[in-house]
Amino acid sequence: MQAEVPALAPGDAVELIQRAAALIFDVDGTLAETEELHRRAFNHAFARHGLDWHWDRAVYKNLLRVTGGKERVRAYHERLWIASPLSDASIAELHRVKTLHYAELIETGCCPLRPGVADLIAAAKARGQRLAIATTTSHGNIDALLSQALGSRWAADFDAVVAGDDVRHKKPAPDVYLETLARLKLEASDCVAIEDSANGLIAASRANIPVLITRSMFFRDDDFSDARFVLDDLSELGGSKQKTEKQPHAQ
Ligand code: XBP
Ligand code: MG
Repeated sequence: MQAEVPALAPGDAVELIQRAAALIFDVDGTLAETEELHRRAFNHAFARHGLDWHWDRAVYKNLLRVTGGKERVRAYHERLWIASPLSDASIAELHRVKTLHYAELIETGCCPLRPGVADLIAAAKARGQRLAIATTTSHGNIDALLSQALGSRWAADFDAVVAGDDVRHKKPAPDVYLETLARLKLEASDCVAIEDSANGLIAASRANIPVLITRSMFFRDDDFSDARFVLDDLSELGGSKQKTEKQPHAQ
């Protein structure tokens, strides 16, 4: 069931973006449609471990309510009602194999940045805005994706990169956003979070950061009624046509 969302007003969304001191990006589903590769990598790891588990898209869509790969494997296993629990070490090993395969898939170049992402990053840099990442996935996975998409020196453009294992509680807890704000030394209202899921929206909203949603493959039916704007993708912001004059907050 698709939730009611505020009337689209891309012009106002452009203004919200251009006035921000910093843009904080989620990764999976926001920068690129990576979740399908995560799904395939999980299935690869299950097969390598001799498990007869297979997550099809419908199952995976449901499991995405649980953020974090290790947590998702544990939640699935618990739902199977199998007496012997998977040990932390087994889950860690499964996840290690999944992560290696995910990087191999990313390195094929089959997962480009979503429309409008590269233009928004370029325009924000030209305006002197700061960039950050607040994600549930790991530093290794962020680096695999962004090295492929933006080049090996991508991290030089980001003032804060906070991953799931850097904080105590993953999204929808606000921890990853609060840590990002602390590292940026900015107020929540000076930033915009760019997210694709209800869990991401809740996390950023709990940290009082205004949220712009870019709808993605697995989460397009989520309830985004608390978002400031909901777009189909970031190309609706007008890309290179955006104003790139330095803003008052520029460094
Ligand atoms: C993304 C996730 C991640 C990935 C898998 O959520 O939940 O868990 O699916 O990554 P968000 P790991 O986009 O809201 O940050 O296997 O590395 O945990
Ligand atoms: Mg996401």
